[in-house]
Amino acid sequence: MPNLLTEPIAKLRKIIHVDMDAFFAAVEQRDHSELQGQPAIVGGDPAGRGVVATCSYEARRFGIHSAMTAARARSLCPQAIFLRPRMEAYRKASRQVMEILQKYTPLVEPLSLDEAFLDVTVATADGILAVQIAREIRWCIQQETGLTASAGVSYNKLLAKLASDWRKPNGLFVIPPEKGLDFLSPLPVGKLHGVGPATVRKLSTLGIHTVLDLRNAERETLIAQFGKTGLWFYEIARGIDKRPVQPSRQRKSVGAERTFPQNINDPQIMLTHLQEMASQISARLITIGLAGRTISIKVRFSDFETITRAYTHVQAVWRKEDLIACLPDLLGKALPVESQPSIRLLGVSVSGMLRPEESATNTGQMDLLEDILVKSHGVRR
Ligand code: DCP
Ligand code: MG
Repeated sequence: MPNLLTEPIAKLRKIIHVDMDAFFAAVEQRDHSELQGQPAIVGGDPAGRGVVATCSYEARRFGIHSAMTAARARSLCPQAIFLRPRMEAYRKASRQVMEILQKYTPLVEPLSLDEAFLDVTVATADGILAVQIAREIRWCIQQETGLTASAGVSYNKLLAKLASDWRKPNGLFVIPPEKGLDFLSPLPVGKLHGVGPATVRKLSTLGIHTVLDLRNAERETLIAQFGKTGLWFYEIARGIDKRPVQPSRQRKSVGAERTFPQNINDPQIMLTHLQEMASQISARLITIGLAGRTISIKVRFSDFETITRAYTHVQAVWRKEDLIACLPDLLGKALPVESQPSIRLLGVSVSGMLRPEESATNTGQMDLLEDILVKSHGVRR
């Protein structure tokens, strides 16, 4: 069989992905010993419209997962213990974890409060194995925070992240270069970075279900169907992911875009799409602990002319309500007055980033964050 890896083995990087187990729920179980071994759910009020932020592994056995309505979670497991989030406690644990990671390399890229990539290529140059570093990191995290983390070790971000998920919770898994392709082959395509439910459906109509199917697809077919993203699919199917670990990545914006299979003419439908994207962005901002002052929308017309319209708040915002409030006005400014609009793409983004603690007065800040976390996941009955 030909070696599909394009990078010579000697040049391969050593990447570790660390992801805390059931993070918010694990902090609660650590701090309230009566919750240990119990199905514990962190999120909104099951009697109201709250959603599950996360739950302990004991609760997962009942089929409960993040973003499900809390009411449904309660019906699946009536004896589950529901807890409101304590963001400050999670932030503190997150800071401790990130400090531990920094001891091994400055090349640490946090992705959210509970996960990060590390590039330990240099740190392993003198013979220390990446897996040894991963083992030590997991041990230190446990010692210092009383929480467990799972870690994945491989030669790029794509595989390191899949590896950390493979033995969760409290697991460690290594995918060495020669095993990368075999590991990927049987996985459903939905496991791959950047392949969401809509793409899974589209790939499935092309007869592509597993990564092996994807690898067997023609490069030209993938590009014809998915454009630039098709090229990404072609590469990741072969275990190729050249994205560097970006330590100082100061996020400049958080955004979402949608291209429509058919052009849209109805402004009300456009607004609904913009609102849905704003709601997703709000949830993402909360997970990564950021807020921004500027809300922008992007509108691409059927003739590919693309315009943006932006509104800048006095204070940084992250709540769904605040992101949504200016959308009708921005859309109104973007659409032509005289002719009927025909739109092929819409996008929303938040920029001018600040950390939430810099973005509002401290009074009630945590209550507010907790409230947001529960309300903003967008799942409404
Ligand atoms: N989170 C959230 N809403 C979501 C997903 C996650 O509020 N829809 C929060 C709660 C999680 C934390 O982010 O504890 C980390 O997310 P993960 O996806 O890493 O999930 P967990 O750490 O809870 O569990 P796992 O063991 O699967 O990593
Ligand atoms: Mg996690």
